[in-house]
Amino acid sequence: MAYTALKRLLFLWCILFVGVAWVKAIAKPGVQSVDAKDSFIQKDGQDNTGVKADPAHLEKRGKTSDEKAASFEAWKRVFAKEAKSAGVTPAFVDFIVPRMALLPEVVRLDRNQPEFLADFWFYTDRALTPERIARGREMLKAHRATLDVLAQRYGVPAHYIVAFWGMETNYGTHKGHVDTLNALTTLAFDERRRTFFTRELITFLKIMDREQTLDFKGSWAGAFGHFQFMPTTYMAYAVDGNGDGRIDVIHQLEDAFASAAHYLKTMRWQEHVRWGREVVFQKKADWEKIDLTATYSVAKWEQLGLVPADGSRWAEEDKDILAELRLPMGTKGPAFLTYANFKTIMRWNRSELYAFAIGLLADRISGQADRLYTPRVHQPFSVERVRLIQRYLAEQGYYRGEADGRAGPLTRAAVRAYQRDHSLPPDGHLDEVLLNRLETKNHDNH
Ligand SMILES: [Ca+2]
Repeated sequence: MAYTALKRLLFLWCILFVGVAWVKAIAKPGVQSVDAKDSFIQKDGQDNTGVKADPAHLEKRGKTSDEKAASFEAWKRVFAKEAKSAGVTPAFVDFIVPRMALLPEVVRLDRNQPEFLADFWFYTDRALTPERIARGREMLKAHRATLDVLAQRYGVPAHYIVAFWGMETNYGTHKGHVDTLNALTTLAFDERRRTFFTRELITFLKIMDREQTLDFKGSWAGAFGHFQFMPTTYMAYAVDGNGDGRIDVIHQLEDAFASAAHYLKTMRWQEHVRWGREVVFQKKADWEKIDLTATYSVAKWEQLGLVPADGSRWAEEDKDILAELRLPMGTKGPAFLTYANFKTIMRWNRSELYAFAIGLLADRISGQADRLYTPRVHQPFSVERVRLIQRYLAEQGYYRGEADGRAGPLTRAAVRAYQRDHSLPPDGHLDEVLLNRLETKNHDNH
């Protein structure tokens, strides 16, 4: 009995769904412009996951449009089977798969490479604009009541939620206009990161099925909503913040806020501790004694000569906090002690620069710090020069990756190894000085 009733219900639902989808399909806009800033920020995140472009693969893609259409249809058949065996309702798979389409623009944006290395100054200049800071303060005021309730429930202070919101979508003004289903379809069909995006696409089907809506628009990379969740993040962490029985992180701000807070709490956000702070050396740094990979208490760092950059003294209650020293522009640039929450931010986005931007934006929005103290010396460093450094490091046996111009974790590790062997502070920083050194060494060898 129950089974028959269920089947009838499913059937009626399918009819309704097809009807709604038909109306929506007619009204569906194409790909619209993607905000350059958004793609820049996404890029850096990808860089730090160690995912690399494969130029050889780019060359291979010389298929005619007919061949491509045929291979897309074949891929769809395989995908439909995979989705069903992964637990997506078979009727929904049969309904949705024929509607999946490719968006060539998405692949182009995914392969777009910047000209300059997105270093600390380059990145924070774009992330911490006066407009974004001012708007963040307004948003904090406007949503204070809601955010304070969430801070009680999840232990994540309001100004951090606002900072994530500002970084992800400029406070909901850049949520993206790309059809999420087709963006994910395109990236799952593209061979470069097929495994990752197939999993996202299957999860996305489950979400559409569960929420009974096809109305998802977001970034070209398949992230959507006020906080640009990917489907698997949404599935695992999104919650119903306003209690209406639906989870909608695109249109319901309370759902979006609660989901972001829930994610951060799950990633072990520490309520009463900051993300970190800018520090300076009281005396000339002794790089022989300082281990840049160590986690020490603030008290121990103080013994090594580090004090808050704003001229204050360490508060007694801060001295037990465990901290790491980070030098995003090398030993000559700004220095930071970062706490556990910094790593939590990096679980949201693996980019260290993203984590700095969130922490610094939260400080600015809440009025805890209004500037950096270290004098700014900055020369944009081209991706071409990063490639040169990678080649020299490879020739000297320090680097085994591809000379792709991206200063990801492998490249940084290679630089640090080289620096250690040459009695330089192992800060992993790429600049003209390092390049000159490598160049000279290389010419000596030949
Ligand atoms: Ca809701």
